[in-house]
Amino acid sequence: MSPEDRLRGPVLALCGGIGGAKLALGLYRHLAPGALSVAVNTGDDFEHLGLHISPDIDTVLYTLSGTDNPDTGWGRADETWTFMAALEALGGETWFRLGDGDLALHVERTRRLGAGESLSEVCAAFARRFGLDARILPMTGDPLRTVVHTPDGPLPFQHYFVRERCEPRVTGVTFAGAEAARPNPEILRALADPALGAVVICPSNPYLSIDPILAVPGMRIALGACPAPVVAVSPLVGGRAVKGPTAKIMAELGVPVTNAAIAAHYEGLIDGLVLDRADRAEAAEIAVPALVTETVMTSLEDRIALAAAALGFAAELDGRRDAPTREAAG
Ligand code: FO1
Repeated sequence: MSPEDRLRGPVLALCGGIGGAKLALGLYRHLAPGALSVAVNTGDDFEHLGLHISPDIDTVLYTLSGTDNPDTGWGRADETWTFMAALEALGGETWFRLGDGDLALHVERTRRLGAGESLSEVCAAFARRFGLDARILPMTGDPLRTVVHTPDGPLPFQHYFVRERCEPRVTGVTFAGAEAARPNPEILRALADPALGAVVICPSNPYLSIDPILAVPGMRIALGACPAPVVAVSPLVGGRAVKGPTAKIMAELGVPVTNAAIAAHYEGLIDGLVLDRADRAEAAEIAVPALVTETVMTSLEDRIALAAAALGFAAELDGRRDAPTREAAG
C-alpha cells in the first residue's frame, strides 16, 4: 500500500485519559468522519458508590464530543456538584468527585451493564448519544484492574492516583484479572485490517495507561503483527511529563527518564517515536526512527497539527523500519 493510501486509511489510537485524549481529539478532527477508532484503557475502571466508573472511556467520550471540563481534563464542562455536596453532608465518601451530569452517565452505564449489555455496547450507545462519528473501544469488557504497588502495600489504581494523589513511591504495577481478560474483538479486527492506515500510541502514561491495554492477552501479538505502521508519541518533554506521574514513576522504577527509555518500553511494537523539539538531542539515541516536532498541545490547532505530523510520519515509515530521524518543518 502506498504512503498516500495509508494516509487515507482508518486509524486506531491507543489511549488512556487526559493527555492521550488530547491527541485522540486531534486525530478525530484531522481524519475523515468515521475513520478513527480509539482503543481505551479500562484498567482504571472501578466500582464506586455502587456504580461502574470508566474514567478513561469517559474522558475520551467527553473530549471528542467537546463536552469535557477544560479545567480538570476529566469530567464534564459546566458541571454542577449538588450530589457531591449532599453526599458530603451525609458523611459519604467524597475523595472521588462525581459531578451531577457525569453521575448520570455512571448510573446509566451501571444500569445497562446490569441489564446485560456489554461495556462495548454501552460505549457505542453513549458515543452515538454524544453525536460522535468515532468508535470508542474498551480494551476488554472483562475486569482487568491496574494495581499500583508501594512500600506500604498494593493500592487499587484510583486510590493511588486520586485518593493518594500519586504520592506513594511506586515499586511495581500489575494488572489483576489480566490472564482471564478477553481482548475487544473490534480492536483485534481493526489491527488485522489490511486497509488500516496507522496505529498511534497516544502520549498517555506507558506504565499506567498503555501497559494495561498491552496486558490483555492477544493484544501485544496483534499489535506486533499489525500490517500498518505503529508510531508512539512520547509523553516526556525535557525529562518531565506534560501531565501526570510518568516521569516520577520511571524514576521510582529505576528507568532513565528519557525518550530512549520510552522507545525501549515499546520495543518490538513501534516503528517510530514522535518526540518534542526540546528533546531533539535525544533523537540519535533512540532505537527506532524519530520525528522531532512540537508535542505540547495547548490549543485545538496544536492537537490537530500533532495528529497530522504523527500520521505523516507513520505513512513515511510504512515498510521502512530503518528510516532516519527527521525534524518537522515549521
Ligand atoms: N481525577 C482526580 O484527580 N480527582 C477526581 O476527583 C476525579 C474524579 C473523576 C470522576 C470521573 C472521571 O471519569 C474521572 C475522574 N478523575 C478524577 C480522573 C481519573 O482519576 C482518571 O483515571 C485519571 O485522570 C487517569 O486517567
